[in-house]
Amino acid sequence: DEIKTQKGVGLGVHGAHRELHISKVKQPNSGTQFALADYSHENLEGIFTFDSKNDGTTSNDTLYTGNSASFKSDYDRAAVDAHYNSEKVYDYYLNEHGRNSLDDEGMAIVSYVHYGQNYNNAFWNGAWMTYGDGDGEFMTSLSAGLDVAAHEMTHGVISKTANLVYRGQPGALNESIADIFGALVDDSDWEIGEDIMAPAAKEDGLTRLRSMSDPNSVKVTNEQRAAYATDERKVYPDHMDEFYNMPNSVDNGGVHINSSITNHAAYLIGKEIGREALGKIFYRALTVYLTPTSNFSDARVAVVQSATDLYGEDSAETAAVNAGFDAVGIY
Ligand code: ASN
Ligand code: ZN
Repeated sequence: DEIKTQKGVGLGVHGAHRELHISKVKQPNSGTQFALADYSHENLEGIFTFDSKNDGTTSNDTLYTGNSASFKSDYDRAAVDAHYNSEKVYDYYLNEHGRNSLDDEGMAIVSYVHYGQNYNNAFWNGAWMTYGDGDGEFMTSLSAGLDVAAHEMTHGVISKTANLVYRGQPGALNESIADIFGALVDDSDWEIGEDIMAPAAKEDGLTRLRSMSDPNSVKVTNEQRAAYATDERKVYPDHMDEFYNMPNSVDNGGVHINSSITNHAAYLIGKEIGREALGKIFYRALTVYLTPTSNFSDARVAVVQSATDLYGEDSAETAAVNAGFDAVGIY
């Protein structure tokens, strides 16, 4: 096949006009097709978006293609956002941290959209991202969230760096770092998942999945509350006094729950020193100091050391890091 890099356009899940890097594929037998395959970045294998076709299997999945360079059907929208947001996250890691893709060696960035049916989640499976369409009541297509894409892709970065085990405190740190970079890439707020909540959910006060600024304030569904086996207390803690000791059978020991404690510390630090410095410090902690079994106290040591390396022991940045961890009770 003859493959040529070219520009495409599309509509995102919420109607935004998106400019895309795609490919024109000329096949000897089936004519010309346009694929969500982006070969435009130097030293990057590519950014590829696949169609999982809502059929519950992966055996049928194919590269997302169309007959023109314009991807504007309703069905296209989830793919357009996955493709567009993947490039945004790639650019963030490259421009902010000099990191060339998830492994820093230009590995392909692969996403699958239209996974399952009414699937209210997205995940990194160790090799690529997968996005559900949401059920339309609780969530919309999950690829609509730049913070969601950045969260999932950061799981990829983590797996190639500190490789924090996905359980207990190291697992909560893994989740928290995915949220922190999710918020930093999606550079407007400290909320996670605000762009993937369905209108009906928003009417019920379910306006985001997690909040770094005010974890306690997040409203959850009865199903979420039941799944996490938490009581009428706040679901998401913002201090070690509220740390949940959960069995590993429940959310791997509450990795999506206790992550809010370090999320809140990061928010407090970011509020003082700005998002860019926060990103630099946490990126250094992730890639230089954290290890697979790091707990919350180890994370404090790692982040303080990173701030010290970058800005000095007596800097405002290092002081802010210490104050942030103090405020959430991590020593
Ligand atoms: N969306 C979730 C996450 O990335 C999926 C999971 O539970 N692993 O954390
Ligand atoms: Zn996660």
